[in-house]
Amino acid sequence: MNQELTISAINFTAAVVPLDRPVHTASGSVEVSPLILIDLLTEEGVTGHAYLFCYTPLAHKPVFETLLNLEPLLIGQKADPVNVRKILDGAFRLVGDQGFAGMAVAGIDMACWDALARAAELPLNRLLGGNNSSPLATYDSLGMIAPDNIESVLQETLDAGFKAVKIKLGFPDVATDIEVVRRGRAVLGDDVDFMVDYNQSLRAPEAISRIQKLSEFDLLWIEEPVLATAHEDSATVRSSVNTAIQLGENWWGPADMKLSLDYGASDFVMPDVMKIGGVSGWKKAAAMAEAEGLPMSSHLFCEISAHLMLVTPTRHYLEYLDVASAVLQSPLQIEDGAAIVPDRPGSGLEWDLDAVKHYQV
Ligand code: SMN
Ligand code: MG
Repeated sequence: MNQELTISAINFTAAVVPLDRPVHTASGSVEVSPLILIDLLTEEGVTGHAYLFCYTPLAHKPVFETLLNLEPLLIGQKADPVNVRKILDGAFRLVGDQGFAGMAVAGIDMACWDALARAAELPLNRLLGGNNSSPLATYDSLGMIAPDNIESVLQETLDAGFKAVKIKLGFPDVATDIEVVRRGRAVLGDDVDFMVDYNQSLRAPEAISRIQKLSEFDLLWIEEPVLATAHEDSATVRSSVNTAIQLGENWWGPADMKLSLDYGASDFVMPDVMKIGGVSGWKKAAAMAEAEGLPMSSHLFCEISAHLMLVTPTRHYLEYLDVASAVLQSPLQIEDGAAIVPDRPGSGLEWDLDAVKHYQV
């Protein structure tokens, strides 16, 4: 079925789902996963699915309400993302399209692209011109881990077959950062890629000092050492250390990414498919990364990101941090530490309706 789609309804479901591994970061913890499931229905009978991860229960209701306000603008409209984007960009022009508005627009965009792929009976990566060349290089993404737990936790990651793993740092004292990384590197050996994430918790001088003290451990990247908006500080840190700086999960749209790249703020990039503007935003980000020759990784949203990474010219690593499998019929499969991108039409999302009913709020 290859046809134009007309939006007939958009249903939103708010759910709070458990996390197998709550995420503790130096800038706050994520104990549960506040999701909004989006079902974009069309007159042709095709339904596009997507979800939004709201990080904190504080954002759950405002994003949900924002989405409810968007539906009337889109009923009867064609489901092509360019047209939908034009309508929604116009709606938010005066108030601004970052934050909750940006999340809502991205969610609709992801659902539109899923619907288009389903209508074409193609996996999303194939609709975007790729061919499923799984398995996809993937890293296991963990939170802050106390020194006494690091061996056992990383051994579980190795036993799952991962060849790359990220932990979060930013303990009150640098000595603990160093101890966790030293003991972690001892478990992983030299052949496993090891990354760390400071979640914007340091000021530039402290970041430079801590990263220099970690240089002996051959870390693949240091993620968000300073505030995501402190582009100049990040560039200063980057030029003062020998370990690659990784950024991107907090870029609101391609323009934010360009601003960061103009400052030379990082060596690698990792946009978040929701905050960068959905599939449409991701495509622009991937083109920028290619033009700048920057390795590009994903952030959260591992199911749809797996498809997008297959059509990202400078693809680096898919992040595996599960926030939604509790409500999915077929969670993303990881085999021998690599993601297996499904050949099902669309992004592969199908809700486990019993689970959705159980976790719905
Ligand atoms: C992260 C931040 C917030 C929630 C989950 C994960 C983290 C990452 O920065 O890089 O995954
Ligand atoms: Mg991060």
